[in-house]
Amino acid sequence: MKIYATETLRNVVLISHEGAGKTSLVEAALFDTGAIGRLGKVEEGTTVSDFEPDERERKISIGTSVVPVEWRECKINVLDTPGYQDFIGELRGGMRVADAALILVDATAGIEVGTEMAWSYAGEYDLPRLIFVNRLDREHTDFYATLETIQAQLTKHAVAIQVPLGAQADFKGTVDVLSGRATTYEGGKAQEATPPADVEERRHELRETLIEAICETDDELITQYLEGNEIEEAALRRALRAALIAGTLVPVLCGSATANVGIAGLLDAVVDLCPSPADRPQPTDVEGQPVDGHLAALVFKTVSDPFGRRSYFRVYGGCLKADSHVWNPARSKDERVAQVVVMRGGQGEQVDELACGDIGAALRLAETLTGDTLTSKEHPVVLAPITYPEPVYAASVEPKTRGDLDKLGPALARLTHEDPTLHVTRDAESSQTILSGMGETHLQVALERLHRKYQVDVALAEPRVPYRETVTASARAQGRHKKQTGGHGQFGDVWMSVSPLPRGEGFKFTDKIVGGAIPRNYIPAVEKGVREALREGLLSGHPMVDVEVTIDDGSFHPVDSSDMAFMIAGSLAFKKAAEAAHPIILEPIMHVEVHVPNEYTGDVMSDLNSKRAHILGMEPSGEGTTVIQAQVPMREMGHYAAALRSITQGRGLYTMRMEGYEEAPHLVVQQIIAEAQAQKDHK
Ligand SMILES: Nc1nc2c(ncn2[C@@H]2O[C@H](COP(=O)(O)OP(=O)(O)OP(=O)(O)O)[C@@H](O)[C@H]2O)c(=O)[nH]1
Ligand SMILES: [Mg+2]
Repeated sequence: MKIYATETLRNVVLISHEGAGKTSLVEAALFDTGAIGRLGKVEEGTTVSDFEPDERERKISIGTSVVPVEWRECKINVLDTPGYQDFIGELRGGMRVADAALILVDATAGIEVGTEMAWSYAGEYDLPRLIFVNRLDREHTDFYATLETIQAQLTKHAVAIQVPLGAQADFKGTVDVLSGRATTYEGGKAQEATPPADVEERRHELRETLIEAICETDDELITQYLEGNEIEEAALRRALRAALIAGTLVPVLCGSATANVGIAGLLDAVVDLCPSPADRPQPTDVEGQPVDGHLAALVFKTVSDPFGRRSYFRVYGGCLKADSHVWNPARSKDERVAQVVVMRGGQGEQVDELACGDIGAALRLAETLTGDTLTSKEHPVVLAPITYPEPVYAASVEPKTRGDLDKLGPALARLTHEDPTLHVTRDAESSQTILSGMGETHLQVALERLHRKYQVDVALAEPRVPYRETVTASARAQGRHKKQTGGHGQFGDVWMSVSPLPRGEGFKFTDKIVGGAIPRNYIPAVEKGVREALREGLLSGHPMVDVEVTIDDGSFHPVDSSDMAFMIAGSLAFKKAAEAAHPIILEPIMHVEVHVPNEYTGDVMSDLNSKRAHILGMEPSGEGTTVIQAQVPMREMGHYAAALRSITQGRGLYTMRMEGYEEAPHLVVQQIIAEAQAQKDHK
């Protein structure tokens, strides 16, 4: 592949509700531009962009893939993101390195929850937006109706720059609104056509609207427009481009990915209207200082497999050359870049260098991780890293065999390098390995990858809810440990009171012993005994938190007392006092935000109510959606992804985060205790 100069590059991220047709659209673009000879299909697992085995199997995109599409002396780097919310980490990487967002709207569905999310992500990343209305080959679709929905529910700045020729099964082409040039597509090949009168009529109406909208964004044109002068098409196109880049207009196009209609028109629009990296605000480093042409490339995605690592980067300053050395400030390491490749889905093509603005991958970097900057040691630049949401779903993983256990740690480390939204922790309580991420599907995909890439087999166990225990009153008790077994005896004796601390304060130990009732050197042993006892609560065996322990009296024996004896005495005293101090079980509470199409709001609310939810608010978001905010015990949220899916036919979305702990109600306490007992018996 040739080396493209900055001005000839377009980095466009495709985003939408899941399944709107992004991957199919990329496939059609590759076919129409001659890069591939056969049009693959998502259902058959034969597309360029969904190349990972799990994507082919599930028929959804899981990772963001980069696909260069060469069109009219330009290279469009298409970033095909997953629509599924579980893979939002991949989406974020793709958004971060794009210069414009192409939002797909499924004409059979209109504005979906994921469309609104896509819209707001593009806003968050300050990306100029275009909209492609897809699937116009399907029954019950109507471009003009979808356009109105977009204007009503997404943005009033949306303007049609194309209209369809034919509809549904007869959908065969598009007409450019400004010029009136009509094109039909036969197997992706564009041909000039003459539009029928009814299409012309609607186009003329939309042309008036478009011209007025363009002129309103440009001081000079608006004067001409108001004076009633005819404005040159070239001037209108220039102003449209500027308005798109500024975000004041959002052009709407139409087509069908699988019927391969309208792709050339879309590529033209991307080349003519979308900004090149040079048209975007000057890149700056993490502190806001201009990069100023010094070498700076951001690694936005890492793929590792047993053969090595592939680091996807975008160049923000200078140009990245193959067979060179770069500096990684985050790791304080020199990295040798042996090969630079341009990826097309899963296939790489070697290149000598990539210009500023371009996207490619470096092979087998030793230390570099996602979010790192590759730069030079002379002029080190650190670019702002990519931000990722906190995990919302956790489950424990259990190795199937001893061999799996040994391989698990290193394999998980590799997986988390690849996916920053995947976290691995160890639960000290249960000594289980806990995997957390963005949802159940996310974790299942991670397990499949463990198996496929690293031959490690693990099972996903029911997520373990981290309950806690605490006390609600104050009580005082004595712990006396005395044992006489042959020679040396054991003696420790301590009085302590236990009382509640405010939520979140953990543990406090105060020594109020006066007059040497217990020698100083035994006090740490008493504290250790208490800490030991805290690890296993009295009711359910979950750790105790938010307690204050004060020791105020005791006694000792000059020969028989020891650290061990006082540790045991401390532990005994704590258990006795805590038992008398009205222990309770605390359960974690999540803050949950659910986005639902209005028609499902009632069902989602009643489901939440059956989950002991405390509803905080309900607000409309956009036209057809409601956002529900609620606090729900984590215990009830175990399989919420699946529940919400079935209630809303896959159209609801949710996010959640940990809010804090609250006392579990009596009935739930009984269940938690029974579950803890069952687990103990099982062991
Ligand atoms: N009839 C019709 N079907 C389409 C069109 N575009 C995509 N599809 C079908 O819709 C399904 C989803 O298409 P994809 O291309 O995988 O959609 P996507 O947006 O990449 O999906 P995710 O990556 O999972 O978010 C596939 O079965 C496609 O064949 C279209 O224009 N017309
Ligand atoms: Mg896809």
